[in-house]
Amino acid sequence: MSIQVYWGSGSAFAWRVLLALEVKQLAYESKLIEFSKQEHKTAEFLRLNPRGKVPTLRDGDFVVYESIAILQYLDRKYPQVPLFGTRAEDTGLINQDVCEVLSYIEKPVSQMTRPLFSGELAGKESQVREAAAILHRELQQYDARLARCSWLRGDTLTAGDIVLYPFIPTLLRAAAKPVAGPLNLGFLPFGERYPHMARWSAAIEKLPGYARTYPPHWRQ
Ligand SMILES: N[C@@H](CCC(=O)N[C@@H](CS)C(=O)NCC(=O)O)C(=O)O
Repeated sequence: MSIQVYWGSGSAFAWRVLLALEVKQLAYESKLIEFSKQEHKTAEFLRLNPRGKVPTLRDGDFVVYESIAILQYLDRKYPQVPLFGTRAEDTGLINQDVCEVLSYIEKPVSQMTRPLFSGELAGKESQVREAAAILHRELQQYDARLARCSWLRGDTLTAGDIVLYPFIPTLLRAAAKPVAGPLNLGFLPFGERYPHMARWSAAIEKLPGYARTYPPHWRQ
């Protein structure tokens, strides 16, 4: 098997790559890195990715890291089930969706979820609330878009959906932590607050192979 993907349980960035591989129905060898054992900082792994981060993908002799770069590589190399479109206009708009996630979603998700997951919330309540408010404004816009179509770009799943999706279960998992309760972050029940996003998330969760992408430690 020539494709090997190094990923970590719960890494939203790595989740994107697993979803892309499944959607494209590519065979791959799963290399699950254990952060607690510092497996991403071994000399062997740092030779693949000197930043010591996942996702990292090896395809034969070729190595690429950074989730978006990996998605772009996979789409050029394995164009069946295109994720970035085939027309220049579609590619432009799909990249616009991808860039919007990187610019407006990634940071507030991290600012909201890290204190909740780490249990080190004390003193960071305002940061969490402010990040949640930013995310609500963004999710309202996505929900309105998804009221009109199945996927972000119409009736076909594209890279924008794959890049955004992992942040949704991540933020819902953080919002469901008991420590988040007193903050009344307002994401739950998600289906009532954001019905179209909930339907869209459920559609991703029904994709063949989705179960292989689900963070193993979330099942415990
Ligand atoms: N911009 C990168 C982010 C990758 C990233 O931050 N990965 C995290 C896991 S979520 C990681 O490997 N962290 C380990 C570390 O920094 O030591 C991407 O899109 O791939």
